[in-house]
Amino acid sequence: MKEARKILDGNWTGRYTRPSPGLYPHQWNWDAGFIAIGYAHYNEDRAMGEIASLFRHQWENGMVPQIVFNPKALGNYFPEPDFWQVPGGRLTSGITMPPLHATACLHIYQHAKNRRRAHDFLKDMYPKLMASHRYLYLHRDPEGTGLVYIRHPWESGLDNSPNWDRPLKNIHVDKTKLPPYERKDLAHGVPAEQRPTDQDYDRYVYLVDLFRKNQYHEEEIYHQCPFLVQDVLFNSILCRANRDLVEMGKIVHQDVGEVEEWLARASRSIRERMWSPERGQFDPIDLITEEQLPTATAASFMPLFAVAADQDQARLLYQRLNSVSFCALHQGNCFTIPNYDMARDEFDPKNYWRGPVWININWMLSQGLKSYGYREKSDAMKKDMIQLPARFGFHEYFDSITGKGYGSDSFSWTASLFIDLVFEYYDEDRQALNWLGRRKSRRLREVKTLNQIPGVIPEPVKDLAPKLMSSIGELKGLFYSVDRGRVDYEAMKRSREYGSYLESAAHLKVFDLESLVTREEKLAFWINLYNTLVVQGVVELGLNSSVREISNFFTHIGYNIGGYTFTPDDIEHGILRSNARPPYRTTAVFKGRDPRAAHMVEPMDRRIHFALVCGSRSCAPIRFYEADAIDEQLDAATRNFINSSEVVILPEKNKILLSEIFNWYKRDFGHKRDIFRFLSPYLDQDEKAAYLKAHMDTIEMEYLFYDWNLNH
Ligand code: 2M8
Repeated sequence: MKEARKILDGNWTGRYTRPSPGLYPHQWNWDAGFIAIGYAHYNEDRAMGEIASLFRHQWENGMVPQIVFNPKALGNYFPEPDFWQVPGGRLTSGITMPPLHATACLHIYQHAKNRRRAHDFLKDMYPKLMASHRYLYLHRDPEGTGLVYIRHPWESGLDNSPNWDRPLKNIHVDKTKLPPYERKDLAHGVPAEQRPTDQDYDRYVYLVDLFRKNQYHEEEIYHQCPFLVQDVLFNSILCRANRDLVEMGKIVHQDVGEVEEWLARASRSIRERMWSPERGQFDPIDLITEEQLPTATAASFMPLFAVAADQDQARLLYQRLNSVSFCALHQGNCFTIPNYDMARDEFDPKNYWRGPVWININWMLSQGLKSYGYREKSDAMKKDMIQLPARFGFHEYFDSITGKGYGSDSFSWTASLFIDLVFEYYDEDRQALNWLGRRKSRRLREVKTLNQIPGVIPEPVKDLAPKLMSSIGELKGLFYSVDRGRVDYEAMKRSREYGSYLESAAHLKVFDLESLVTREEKLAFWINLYNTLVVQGVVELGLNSSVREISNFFTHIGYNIGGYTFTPDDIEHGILRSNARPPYRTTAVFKGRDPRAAHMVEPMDRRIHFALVCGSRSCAPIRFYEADAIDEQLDAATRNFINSSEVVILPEKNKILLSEIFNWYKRDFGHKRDIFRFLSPYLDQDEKAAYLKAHMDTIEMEYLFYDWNLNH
């Protein structure tokens, strides 16, 4: 979070925020929207200033330019005002970009601490935003289709997207007639393979030349421009902005009739005209060839953000989006969502808009998915969007397979959307604030004993422990998925197997704990019971998103075993951690001469931390432990955890990122060097493990964000 803010501070110029220090020194149109969304959480002045500064350069016809040039920063970017030659000597380019600003303004208002000021801001912005949408409908939809066209790939924001390959091929460039120009984008250390080609730039320049020859007269350009496309992303963002503008207008008591009409028409046109039934997705329309372009980019899912897709369309989009083409849930070897179908030969993991993961696209899609109820995918995307910059740096785009960052670094919208996500994530999850006791969540008044089953009278049962263990094993086989680390709580609750487990668990009340003799038996018994108790707690308390919904979950559910109550905390910290103090607590769980202490499993085995399941995504996947294999099983669980995304070694940054577990249980794992010594034998032997061994003394250590969301 600190680093994200530092990036925005570094890119802040006093009036606006540069997208990045070298490559993009001026103010960009949709970047300003994404950037304001992050500022809204902690610096309202800058959030409003960012948008206001852009709109000061709005054209008289209502167009909001793609770039506002900073006169003090000229000379490092191409094309600049000398090339654009827009009327009136304005310091702007002569094209526009996806109109995200109404959405950003509403977001600023919704998060504002100073509501009155934010209200004034909305009031001031409303007519300007109306004028910008009116420009689009008037000049970019001359046939009144409800869809507006873009006339340059830069207007899409996705410059060299494969979507434009076909329409750009139709432009025949005569090099001798092209005005001379020099690319500047390759002078900032970004390799050419991550940027558009020279052929692309020739076409970009050809189009700009055509605009200036026509002195930016929209009608003439419309009749001459060889690139006119109704883009899915642009129209979806506009449709969403209409929706947000309606809301804004109501807040500031304006007549919203006109924008309501735009909204209704835009939604209908997207749904009906952009939908391609054969491909089961939304595709752009090339107005020159009058054909729909068969595309394979993430842009075709964007009507989810607009909330313009109908339910059937949304279902089909989801199926495609959540497939190996775009990195499916739990696929495990990729980050969501790359900008281009990974299954295609032309997928390029490094090249700009032709394959990498972009945070802004994911941010919009995760919101869209949430609106249609695809919560799990939406949350998983948020986690990736937080993890990617946290692990690999605040880059412009990321490799979907390795996570490596490309393009420019210190990229503003990656930082600002990261800030927004962290705020939103913590907000929804309430974890951070719960620790401080500031947020209201449910509290159980007394310990809820979960093995008191009506109609079952506890009685001594022969071989109860093995019976229970096999019953737990059965539940695990049916409802837990090790690969996915998920539990199907709903199906389990309804099952016969769950009923019979509960019946056996009721007899624990008269169970003789002395009958557990060996360390192995004890370990397997307690770990399995702990895991099942947590799962049962989630089921019985009807939790939906996180165990944090109950602020005292780990201390207020329990099993009666041998006449004593054991909560998850009693089992973990009392029995399995030799009565060590739980993190964030001042005392141990067994106090004085607590008879339960007689059953501690000693010596303490640190590997239990990778076997105990806390009902959250960041903890270990549930396995079933057996006494006669417990050592190999604990080793396997530890190895799995340590080689998962919960331990990340980044040689290029001389950094290791570790699960919060190592922070909470310093007493068990020790400090830096002890932790490294513990990790080493478990690390898969590769160059990263070797790096850690060689740099134990200098490597920097940081803890990862802990994902408390339920593993369902
Ligand atoms: C990229 O585009 C500019 C031209 O607008 C460029 O390559 O020079 C795109 O990624 C665009 O979406 C973005 O707004 C801009 C600044 O971040 O850079």
